[in-house]
Amino acid sequence: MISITKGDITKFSVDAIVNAANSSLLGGGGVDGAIHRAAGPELLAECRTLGGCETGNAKITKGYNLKASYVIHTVGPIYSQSRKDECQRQLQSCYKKSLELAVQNGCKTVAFPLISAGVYGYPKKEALKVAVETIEEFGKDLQVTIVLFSDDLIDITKEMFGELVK
Ligand code: AR6
Repeated sequence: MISITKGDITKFSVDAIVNAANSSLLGGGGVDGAIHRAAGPELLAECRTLGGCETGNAKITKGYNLKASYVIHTVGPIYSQSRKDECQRQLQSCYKKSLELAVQNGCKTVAFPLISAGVYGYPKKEALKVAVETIEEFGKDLQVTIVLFSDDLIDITKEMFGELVK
């Protein structure tokens, strides 16, 4: 089951929230910075043991001070129009691998931000389409929420996926 809602993902009480990380897994801006601030320094300490993460892959840690039990860190593609097919495959892989990790760790409820749609420049409408389609394909056993952060995205989303917006 999938729904789309507006909010701050760091506040969500779900089994796992997904982080739009970079390949170092050592923090950054955007949602990554917000998650590290809310989880506390133990999150960074665990991330330091993971040896980074390739684009399109995902790794899991505990949630520390978050309400979520786990954080799944995935690394989206840095968008480039000239490599758009590859970027799309990598973005699909982020959702698929994150959902697999969630299931392997016994999670039932998962919240995703819109991976790559901020600093990494993936066109928001396309990023949303990839998110919804990939979660519909691979997230059947989970209750998944896509968490949007801004009003402009909510308007696009209602046009595209009105029935999923909660
Ligand atoms: N809750 C939900 N969504 C959020 C939140 C939040 N608290 N904060 C931001 N967003 P971005 P990326 C949205 O830039 O494009 C970092 O520095 C935001 O509006 O966080 O994958 C990493 O370390 C946007 O729609 O991630 C990497 O270096 C979406 O989350 C790089 O940015 C993703 O935006 C990753 O870039």
